[in-house]
Amino acid sequence: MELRKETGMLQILDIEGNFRKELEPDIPEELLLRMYRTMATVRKFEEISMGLQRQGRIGFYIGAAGQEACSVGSTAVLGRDDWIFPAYREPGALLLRGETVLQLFHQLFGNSLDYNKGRQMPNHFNSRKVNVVTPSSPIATQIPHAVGMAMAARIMKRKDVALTFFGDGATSENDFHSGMNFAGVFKAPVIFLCQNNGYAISLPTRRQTAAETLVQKAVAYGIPGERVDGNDILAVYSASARAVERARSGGGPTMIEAITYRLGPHSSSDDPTKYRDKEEVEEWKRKDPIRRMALYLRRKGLMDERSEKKIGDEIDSEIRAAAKKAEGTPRPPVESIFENVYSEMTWNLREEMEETVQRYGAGYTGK
Ligand SMILES: Cc1ncc(C[n+]2csc(CCOP(=O)(O)OP(=O)(O)O)c2C)c(N)n1
Repeated sequence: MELRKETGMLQILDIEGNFRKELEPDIPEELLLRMYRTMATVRKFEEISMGLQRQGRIGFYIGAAGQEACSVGSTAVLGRDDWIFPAYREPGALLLRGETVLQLFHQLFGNSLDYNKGRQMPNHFNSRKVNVVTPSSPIATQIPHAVGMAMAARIMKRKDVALTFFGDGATSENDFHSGMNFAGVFKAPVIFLCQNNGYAISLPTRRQTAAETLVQKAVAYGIPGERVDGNDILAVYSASARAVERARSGGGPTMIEAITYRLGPHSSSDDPTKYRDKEEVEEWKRKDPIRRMALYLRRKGLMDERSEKKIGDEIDSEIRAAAKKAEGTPRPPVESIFENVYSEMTWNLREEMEETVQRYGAGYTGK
């Protein structure tokens, strides 16, 4: 089939689990099973975290339900030394690379074991251990960061590449355009992965842009683009593999537009029933990426009803135990908010710190 990449959409695995053998990527069995487990973990992690938020035990949550194949399918292609510059719907990227659910909960609770010492917004996950850089809340700011890292790798003659995730709304931001332009001109080894989930909070994509597709924007910057079914993990993997190979071999950047849908609210502060129909959500539930991958694994003989249930049970108990542990971990002491700003504290900051410690007591954790 000849696919016009800017308007067509690559699909390898359909919603019934049928797949196109001639396009099936060669993914090792161990990795396939790990990809499935990671996606299922992200889904359960969200269910439990949203519950914690509703009970007032964490402040905020941003979900990824329905979009798990995008981050997991693309991260699966990367090597250990490559870099990820995420937005906020990619806990799967960290988990697939070996970060723990417990560490993600430390971040959500903002406790003393959180890498960010409780200073980031919840759900802005990062991990130096697995080369995932901390996201900033302003939309699209991670894009030039990724391009900068990729350029550094090129200049230093390293082979690592950078993968950055963003949404459809981000393609209207200056940072998207300057990042794409720079990467196109200088052939930075970067992969721009746009998760087009149809909405920027309540704003539908058709009001975001008059362009027929988002990947058409790549044409303007001289960058190759591919449009894939973002709920089809095989399509995401296969497009990402081409992009990474291009970047690593000196061919420069690629933009991937992954067509997907967020099944839940934009965040724990959003009510999506105000701007989209039940029928639309039901239609996308039938395209669920996790169910599709489970059907694929069954067809390949890698999973059956029993092992699927076993994986689900293991995930459930791991997540519940991790949430409990993170909730019971003390918060950072109050004086820690003054650390990591200056190598030597300024006199006014020191005065403020002394006043704070006097008011609350050294080591105060707010409990
Ligand atoms: C520069 C900027 N403007 C507005 C916001 C508020 N905001 C947070 S998320 C969001 C929507 C982003 O939509 P999209 O890029 O499509 O990503 P999605 O949330 O759908 O994954 C907006 C407008 C922000 N964080 N930064």
